[in-house]
Amino acid sequence: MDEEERRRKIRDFSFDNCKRGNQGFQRILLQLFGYNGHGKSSFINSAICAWFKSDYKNYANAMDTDENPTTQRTSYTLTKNIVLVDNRGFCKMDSFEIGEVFAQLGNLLPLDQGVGWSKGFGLADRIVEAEPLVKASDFIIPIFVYSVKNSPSSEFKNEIKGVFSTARNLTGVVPIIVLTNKNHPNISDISNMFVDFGAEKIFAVENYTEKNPKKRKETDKEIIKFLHEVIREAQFQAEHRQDANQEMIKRKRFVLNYIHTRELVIQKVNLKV
Ligand SMILES: Nc1nc2c(ncn2[C@@H]2O[C@H](COP(=O)(O)OP(=O)(O)OP(=O)(O)O)[C@@H](O)[C@H]2O)c(=O)[nH]1
Ligand SMILES: [Mg+2]
Repeated sequence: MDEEERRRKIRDFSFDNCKRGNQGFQRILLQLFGYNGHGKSSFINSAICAWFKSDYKNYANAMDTDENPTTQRTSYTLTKNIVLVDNRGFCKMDSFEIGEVFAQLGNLLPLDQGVGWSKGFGLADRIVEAEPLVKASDFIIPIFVYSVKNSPSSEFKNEIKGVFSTARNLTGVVPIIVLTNKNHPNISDISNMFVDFGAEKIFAVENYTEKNPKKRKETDKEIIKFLHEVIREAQFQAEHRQDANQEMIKRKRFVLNYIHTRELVIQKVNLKV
């Protein structure tokens, strides 16, 4: 299949045309998640440039220093039915960060608003407050963005594996992997690591950045392939899914259970000391 045909399929995608009809779904929400500074915002820039065939621009405020990480969940519309979401990155993955990451990924927090890190039951309150603002009709495809410049220790590998499998359990979709800094020599080791974790779809890009903004055929081609694969995944999932509202309730239950269990553990520890 050539690039123009892939572009046509991406542009024309609609849940209405899926075998079982739309089942309550309207848009694909590409939920980008991953550690701080791994290239989520840069990948959004690259995707916008590739899709709209435009010159480089820092649409998603990718950081040029370590001092301005993304702290909002911001959405970027690619087509009527495909939206990219730049989520707040994570770094230390303690039980509070994990809860926040699940809530973002499960689309339980509002789009286009700041994301705080709450202690105690604060996150549960925010999820309840967000109910009128989040859409069950958004179908989540999780996209794990990882920079191959980072060689993980065995402890860190276990953490990444945990994040990967929780994202799968929460959304019901095996996360699609986007590896950034693809020209780095670690590329095949990191790619194999994700295959071992059970990843089925792995893409590797050299993002457009402030330092390297020149348009490249290779980057555009990989991104169009990636978007086409996203469409195929959504079509495949739509053959099995049943009810958009039920899916949302399942995700909410998953995250609220997590918060509840976490707080019980903390209380037990506090009682002991
Ligand atoms: N060489 C190269 N640099 C990259 C690539 N992707 C991102 N960068 C650089 O890495 C730094 C971090 O990129 P961001 O896109 O801001 O990372 P992020 O994941 O959005 O970070 P947070 O918002 O903190 O979670 C920036 O200086 C980018 O220019 C890539 O593929 N190649
Ligand atoms: Mg960012």
